[in-house]
Amino acid sequence: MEKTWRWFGKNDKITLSMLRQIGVEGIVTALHDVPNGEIWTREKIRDLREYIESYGMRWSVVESLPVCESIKYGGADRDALIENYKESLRNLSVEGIHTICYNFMPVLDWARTDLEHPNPDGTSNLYFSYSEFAYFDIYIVGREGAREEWASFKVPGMDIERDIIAEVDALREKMTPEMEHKLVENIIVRTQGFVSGNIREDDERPVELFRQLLSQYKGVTKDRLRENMRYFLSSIMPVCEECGMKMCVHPDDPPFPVLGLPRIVTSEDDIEWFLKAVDNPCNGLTFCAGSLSAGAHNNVVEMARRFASRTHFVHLRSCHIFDNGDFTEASHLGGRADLVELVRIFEKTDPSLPMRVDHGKTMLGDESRGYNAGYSFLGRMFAMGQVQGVLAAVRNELKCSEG
Ligand code: DNO
Repeated sequence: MEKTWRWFGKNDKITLSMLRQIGVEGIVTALHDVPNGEIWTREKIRDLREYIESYGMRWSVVESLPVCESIKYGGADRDALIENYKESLRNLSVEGIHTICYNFMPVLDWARTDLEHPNPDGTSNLYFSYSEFAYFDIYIVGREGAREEWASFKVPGMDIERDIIAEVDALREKMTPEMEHKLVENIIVRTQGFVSGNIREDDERPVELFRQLLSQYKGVTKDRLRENMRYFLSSIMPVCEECGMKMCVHPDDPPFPVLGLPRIVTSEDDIEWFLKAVDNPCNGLTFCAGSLSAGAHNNVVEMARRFASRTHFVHLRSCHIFDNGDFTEASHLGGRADLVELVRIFEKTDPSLPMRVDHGKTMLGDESRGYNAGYSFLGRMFAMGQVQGVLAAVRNELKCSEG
């Protein structure tokens, strides 16, 4: 697999010359300064591509070319936005970039409740707590019907009893305004702005804005969202075929419906559905082992075997699910995802497949550097070192079995 790294552009504190030194071959990035929905021009793409190439690497994958909310909920201007999307694809292809990661998650991209959850060894990790998430939903957003929904909540894929309402009420006893503020920052601000999300760090009233965004999805069921995804993919496929573009949707993170919003890339059945709905090799998957392993219903290794041939990009990380269903990001050599086996599967399928380590611990001073949540330098570099070792061993194993 090609060793790539997510880099956030020329303002990223982690520079391309640093990445060159740690064995990165390809860059995963986006035109982060272009507002969602606008066309990515050839000039801007070329400028960034040439900059990356001047450091001896290539621009391997776009992550992300964002799909606007209106395309997801089926708004009146969706056709115009899809035309812009096609134009951006054409421009990217002329500049030699052919792998495009995007997502189809309504409103919220990825979600965690704690971005600095302390580990016993002094490092910290990302963490998802159902009760804190429910607290945010019921008491901060105040979503209609939220309390009733959480009252009949079942942890996806786990056969356990969990009284979330009792937990939320206990949490309420000790919640301070500062803790509430932190929860808002963690769930809808700090994880979103830098991934071209809807809410940015300087938005003054993030919760109000968030409520408005949620209201756009009134009446959008799972089936409707699926139809909107099919519509989007069918519309862009002719351009993808003509230009050799590999589209790869990112699974929903976490892989279950949140805040009353449907989510449609959460499981084996979901993936099967969208691959068949638009059965074209240009319509593929970003195999994010981390997002998928956060759902107890997913057997990540089996899924990799099943979908490897339609996978165009791989995110390597792994989650650990606690007995109550909460999850955290495990070591890249531990957790539920079995990265060793995944590397074996993908390296065998296509040795040129781009892969990047995803997220990383915050460690050894990362915490004071102001990196984007989940995107530390030393923690990711440590993970990258582990994955490079696994890759070398797997390559050797494959060579021996051939010879
Ligand atoms: C989070 C990322 C996601 C991903 C998008 C792709 O760390 O994996 O934000 O980039 O969902 O569109």
